[in-house]
Amino acid sequence: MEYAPLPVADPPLSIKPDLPFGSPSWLEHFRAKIREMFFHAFGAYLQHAYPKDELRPLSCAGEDNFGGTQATLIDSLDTLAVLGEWDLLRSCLSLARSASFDGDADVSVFETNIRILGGLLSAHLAAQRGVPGYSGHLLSQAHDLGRRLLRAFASSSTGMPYGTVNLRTGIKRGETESTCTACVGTYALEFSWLSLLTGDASFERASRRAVRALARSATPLGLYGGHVNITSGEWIHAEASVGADSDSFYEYLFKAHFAFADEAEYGPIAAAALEGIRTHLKKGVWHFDVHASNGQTVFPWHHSLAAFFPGLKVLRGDLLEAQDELWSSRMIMDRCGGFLPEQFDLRSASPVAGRSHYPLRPEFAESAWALHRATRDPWLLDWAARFAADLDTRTRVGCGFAGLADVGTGELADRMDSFLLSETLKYLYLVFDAGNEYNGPPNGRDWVFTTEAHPLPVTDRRGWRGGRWVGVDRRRRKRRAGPESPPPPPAPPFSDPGTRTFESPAMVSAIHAESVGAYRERSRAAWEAGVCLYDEWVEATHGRIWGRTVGGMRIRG
Ligand code: DMJ
Repeated sequence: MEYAPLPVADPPLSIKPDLPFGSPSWLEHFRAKIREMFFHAFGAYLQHAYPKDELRPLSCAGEDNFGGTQATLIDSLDTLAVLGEWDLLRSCLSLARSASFDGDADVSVFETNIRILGGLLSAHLAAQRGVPGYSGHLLSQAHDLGRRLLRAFASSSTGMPYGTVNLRTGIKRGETESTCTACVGTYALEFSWLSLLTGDASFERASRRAVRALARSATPLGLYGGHVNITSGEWIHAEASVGADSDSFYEYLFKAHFAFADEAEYGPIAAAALEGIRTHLKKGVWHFDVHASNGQTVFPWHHSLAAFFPGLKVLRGDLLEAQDELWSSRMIMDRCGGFLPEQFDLRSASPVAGRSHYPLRPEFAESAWALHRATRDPWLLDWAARFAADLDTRTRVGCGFAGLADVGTGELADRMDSFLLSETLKYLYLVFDAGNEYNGPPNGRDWVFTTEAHPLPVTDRRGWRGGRWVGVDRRRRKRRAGPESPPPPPAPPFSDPGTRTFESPAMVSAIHAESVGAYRERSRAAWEAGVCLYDEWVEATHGRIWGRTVGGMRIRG
């Protein structure tokens, strides 16, 4: 088999072009630069690590940390489609054909779903459109993998899945019943699409049953803790957060509602969960970790993972909140050498001890992309360019890119997570490529991106009723929706939540005032110059759903 050569640039392109900011040539330069970064990383993986799961960029070797599933290859396939590298995708599909999911390996059900199953499904859909002669093997592989993951759901009495499954043998005797909230509730997109494509409804049923069971564990405040016992439904860790352990649960409630026009089940659960967050976690532009039962602040921290949340707000149409919150993340990055540490303590305005690493995460780029797609705000182009430059200058090594062990010292870690290729570089590329079909209307069809940035089509005219997928008649749907809900109350002003654990709001107030004030200044100037546009894409894609059906989900112009 002849493989398409990787387009590796030698020497690497400069990251700081001497071109007019935002001009067509500037944008073209950054597209070329992100491609070059992608192929530097992907080439290093293929050359030094494949068929192992991930590249260790300092050792220049591979390691199997996802059960020997060729994780980085599979996670990267649809980025090739986004880059328009169809010949290379065809070559990589034939590599991926050899991936087996029958290893005697204990894997995270959550990670395997989002990285591998999501990667297979999205690449399958891309290959069907863009690779002539594609045999459809990725879907067969996805079905095989899905059945192995399903054992984690079927073995539990409530339907909430075990956190770990052995790919060959299923759930081990004595497996822990404690798992994270995101690990229970991040299946709707992959499992529903697997059901849609195979006609095997067991995946869709399993993911819904798990979410229903989890929703029964919501506290009277409408909050969810971070770790749950899958048999009793009790919270093992009761901190409610939009960051670590919970993030993609909220993301999937909302995206499933959106992707499947699901007003019957995901919609109400999503609306209640987001209302709980708004009422109890949101403090000005930040979201703190609070106790799910009493709402008291436990950790006034910013999580790196929580930087995805502004992007989700863009989907909701809450653009101004998204802008404020993303600016706040940017402020932390500016204090930390260009990257978000895993957790940042807002009292001391410094990384939390032992949590100062940055493993090449995508969340800032993800939200910047979502907000730019909606607003075309040029500041977001600037942020994306700065972020790309920081990645290129601070994390690039001979064998790919290395995460930071510490954002302060710049010490490198011997790890290149596959999400660098599936998410971080994909979102950056899409920021600079407004006309890309994966940016959705008006360039093509509408997509929902999974939590691992695997694009799946929005199925606007379908729904899940009575245990099966059915077409939804628009007129009937409209009648069911009823009158529009009133808009939600405005977010409460920033205030000290008055708990024992949160003693010094001064630093938070200062950062808040600085960040919001600075953004508003710049945003207004840009707006007055006529460059910050309210985008039709938001109106066309989301207005028809959010504008009329669910309280709190509305378009802000
Ligand atoms: C990715 O695997 C996914 O985005 C997940 O939801 C959160 N963690 C990483 C990226 O940071």
